[in-house]
Formats: sequence, C-alpha cells, structure tokens
Amino acid sequence: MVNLDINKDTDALVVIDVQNDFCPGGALAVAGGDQVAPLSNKLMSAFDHVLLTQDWHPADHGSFASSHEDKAPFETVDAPYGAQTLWPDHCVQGTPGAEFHGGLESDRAELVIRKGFRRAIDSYSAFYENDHSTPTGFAGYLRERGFKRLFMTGLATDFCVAYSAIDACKEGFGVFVIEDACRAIDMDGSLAAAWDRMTAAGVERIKSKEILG
Ligand code: VGL
Ligand code: ZN
Repeated sequence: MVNLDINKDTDALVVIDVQNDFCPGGALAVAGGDQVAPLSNKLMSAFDHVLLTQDWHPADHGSFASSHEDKAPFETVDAPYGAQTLWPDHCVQGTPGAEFHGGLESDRAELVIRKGFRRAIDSYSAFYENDHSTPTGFAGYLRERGFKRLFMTGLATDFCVAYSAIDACKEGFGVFVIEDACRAIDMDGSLAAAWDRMTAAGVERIKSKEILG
C-alpha cells in the first residue's frame, strides 16, 4: 500500500506546462487542457511546495514544423538524437501562448523550470532534453532541497508529463502521476503507450481524490 499522506517537507507538487498554447484556443491545444488548472490549484492546498515547468521555445525552434521545408505538424523528422515529432509553433518565449493559463494559481510556485530553449533539441522532460543526456538541472535542485516524492499534474499526459515522470523515477524519486489532473494529446495510441512505459518505470498512477479525500 502506498502512503498518500503528504509529507510537507519531502513531497512536492510538480505542475507541468499548464500554458495557454496547450489549452483550448491555443496553438497545440489539448482537449480539456484548461480543466487541469482548477484541479491543480486544489491540489496545491495539500502541499507546502509547488514547482512549475514551462515549455519555452525560441521562435525558430527545431521542433516546429515551420522550421522544416515541406513538413507539416505531427510528421516526424530524424534529429541527431532520434525521431522528433514536429509540432505547430507553440510556447514561443515571451508570447501569450507561453504564459501559464490564467486559471492556474502560479503565485505559490517556488521554482519555474523552463525547457526547450535550445533551438536544436526539444525537451519534453523537465529533467533531460530529448537527447536523454542534456540535464536541465531540475534533479539537482530537487535533491538539494531534500524532496523525495514528486506528485505530477499537467499537460500533456503522453508527452511532457510522461517523459518527466519516467526520468524522475530514473533519478530515484518516488513518482505519482495524478491522472485526472492531466490531459493527453493522444495521437496514434500515444496515451496508452505512455502509461505502459510509465508503469514499467515504476510511476504510480493515482487520482486526485486519493489526496484530497
Ligand atoms: C509538449 C509537445 C511539444 C507537452 C511540449 O508539454 O506535452 N508536447 N511540446
Ligand atoms: Zn514544446
């Protein structure tokens, strides 16, 4: 039995990429993405420590289909680090689409970790860029602060949440993905595949009511 009593000192809530471009009306909208904001706010009340991630791309980022000739969003290219899905332009640094959704209470955040700022590498994970070797510094930060368990909400379940959760397990943290506080892109079965990979890595799949009662 997993202990879901929140430890105020060593547990942290990590809210992944709840940004306008991933919400309805945004450039890479995730169905129901905006619903993650009020539930994440509720969950914040159970934690002493809240950390946010922010997808933060330069305008000519290599993950944008617009940066490649004859490529459309959701096609794939071979990057030096492997296959890279191409996306519509999204979360461009300093634009409204990159801002946190207005319904998210971002004031409690003790850290905002930005990722995807290197033109040549995408970064789904909050820990490592898509080459799986360039660190963001997040693991070191979490360890220095003494966090042991990470509870994750946000967008998108099958990309940034899944990659972050799996890397967090590899880094030795206890990881809980709060399923109903996440929403997925779900292209070509990517959501089911992501849950298979998360479960295999040791991620715990929980519901918000297990924390909120
Ligand atoms: C994300 C695709 C591209 C995410 C970010 O936050 O899940 N997905 N950039
Ligand atoms: Zn992105």
